Amino acid sequence: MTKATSLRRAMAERGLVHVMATHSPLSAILAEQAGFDGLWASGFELSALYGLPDMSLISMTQHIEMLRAIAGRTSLPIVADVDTGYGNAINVIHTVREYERAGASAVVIEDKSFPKVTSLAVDGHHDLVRTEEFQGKIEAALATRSDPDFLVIARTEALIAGLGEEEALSRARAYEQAGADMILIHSKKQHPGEIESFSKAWDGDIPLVIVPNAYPELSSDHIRALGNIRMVIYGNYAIRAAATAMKDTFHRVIADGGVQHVHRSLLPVDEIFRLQGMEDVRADERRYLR
Ligand code: SPV
Ligand code: MG
Repeated sequence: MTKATSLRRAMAERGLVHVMATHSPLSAILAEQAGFDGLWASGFELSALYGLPDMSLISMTQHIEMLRAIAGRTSLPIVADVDTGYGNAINVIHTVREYERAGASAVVIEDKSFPKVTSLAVDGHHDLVRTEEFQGKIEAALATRSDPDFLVIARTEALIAGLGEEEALSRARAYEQAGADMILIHSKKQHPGEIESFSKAWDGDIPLVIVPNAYPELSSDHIRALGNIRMVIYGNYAIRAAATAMKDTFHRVIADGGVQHVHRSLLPVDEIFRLQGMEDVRADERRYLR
């Protein structure tokens, strides 16, 4: 069974899967150990890791390198955030081929034009491509996947662009017609009303994916109760957790004039050794190094 097949099964059996954002193999290993069902290879997180805004500045090569490294160190299915697919339908063909080969089980392609502006930017200019053009990109992705269970998730940014629910619904219907496996509906409103309303109005047969970054109070129970959401992606939580911990630690070291206090609240180095797989290497050393 491929990881894509197991991701589909998990959604069918459990009703809702929890996918944590990652920006590195280390964050992915920690997410797997915590018990998530899948990993989100986030564009926002990798951009932030490089100290850059999430505006198509990180290359596909950089993002794929991250994903390949994650796939090599974890067993969870990876949902790849491929932004706009790096261009038109021809670029999407190359994108899907390369991401599947690198170890992705799903791609999320958004209907913004390239270069994109990060969705949560309050005053960002979110230009969407024509619906027909995006249908072509979805069809290109579907025709390219080699595993039939590899998920092609169409993300509409209609609500993000302020185009309203009717436009979002009409685009979602068109993307379902093009063959998309799921619809990711994104919102930057600080309350879940827009998402709840879309979910209730959604009359398609394919399920929804949400990314509750802007409206974190939407609980799992509430999401389940909406009935047609099968995947929740915690879209920027790994990089925010890492940045919070580093910021706090670095300030304390400066304030304390050294690491004499701060070390007590950090993971011990032995724990980092475990995350690095040192035990296996030591066993190999004993066996092979003579
Ligand atoms: C990401 O994590 O890169 C996303 C989610 O696409 S968001 O940043 O909220 O658009
Ligand atoms: Mg993104």
